[in-house]
Amino acid sequence: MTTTITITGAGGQIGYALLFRIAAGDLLGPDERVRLKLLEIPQGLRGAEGAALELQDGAFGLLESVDVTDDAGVAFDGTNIAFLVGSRPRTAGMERGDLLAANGGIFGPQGQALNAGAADDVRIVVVGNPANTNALIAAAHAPDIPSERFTALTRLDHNRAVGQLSTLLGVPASEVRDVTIWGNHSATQFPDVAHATVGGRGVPELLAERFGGEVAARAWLADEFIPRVAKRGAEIIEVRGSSSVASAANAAIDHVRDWVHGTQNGWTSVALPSDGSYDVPAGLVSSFPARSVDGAWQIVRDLDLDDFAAPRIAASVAELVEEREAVRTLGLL
Ligand code: NAX
Repeated sequence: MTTTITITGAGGQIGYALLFRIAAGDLLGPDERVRLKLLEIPQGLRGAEGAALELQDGAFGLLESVDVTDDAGVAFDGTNIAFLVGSRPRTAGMERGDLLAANGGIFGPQGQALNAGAADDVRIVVVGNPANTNALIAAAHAPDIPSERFTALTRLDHNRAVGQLSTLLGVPASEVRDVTIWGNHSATQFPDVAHATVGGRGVPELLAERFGGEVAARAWLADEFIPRVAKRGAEIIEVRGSSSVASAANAAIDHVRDWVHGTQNGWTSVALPSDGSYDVPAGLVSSFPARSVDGAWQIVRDLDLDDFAAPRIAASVAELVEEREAVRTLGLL
């Protein structure tokens, strides 16, 4: 079998890290051949063309073809999986309205091109920020594609939370289960460990043991863990001098691999259009705990939300509602 995969912003940093992992079989496994379609804007074409030359030099056995284009119609024609990475990130002094308008100009037309040409089984993950609202805009321009095929990436935040717990508790990351990122991929997100377990024991209990009581454990969550995860992108920039790249590409691969092959180890976190669960307004692209079953995401239902979780989720959802109102006002929905 062969899968057609489109990567937008393929000449940029995350695109560069993604391409070689996909060509090596990390996304779909060692038996699935891939056709890559790289979409760039004219100024980014040389970067994508250079990456295509290096892909050729990798002599990847699974890689059937690589096409580079600045035409979204060509890039999304027949695509089964679309990584929407290219976007207009916020630059110094940019107002939020300008940011949302610039991205509306990217994700509206890309939604239309997906609607016109993508394969019936297309799966879409938006990486480019503001990821949740960019996914909302793209979905609004693709009336023939079921809206649940449009997702946004919060798996990097999820993996960051798992990484923090794994280090603190001295266990392999694979033993940390059922962490959740709620809300927006932004500083308001809520990384939630209330239902997380390690080796069958609840993380809240393990944290209370580690910090000498529930009150101290909650203080650590509120003052250290949550801000550390939510602001990890800024920490990476400060230490590395450049934003997260390989970890972002890795998370995007995890997201799509689990979507296609199913979640293995409990649930994960995915930003997807709300069905009204947990009082998140229907249609809003918000992060939830989710399992992939038979190739589709299912929100994990009926988790208890206590007075620590509920207001934090509500605050992040309120930010998403504001973003939706802003793009509506701009005529982007
Ligand atoms: P780069 O600036 O290295 O690459 C972006 C590329 O996108 C550029 O080559 C640019 O020419 C291209 N591009 C811009 N508009 C385009 C369009 N309309 N069509 C096709 N290509 C277009 O950024 P990079 O470090 O790769 O990051 C990409 C995006 O990921 C940014 O928006 C960034 O904020 C976002 N991130 C999202 C994360 C997440 O967890 N959701 C984490 C990592 C990252 O910060």
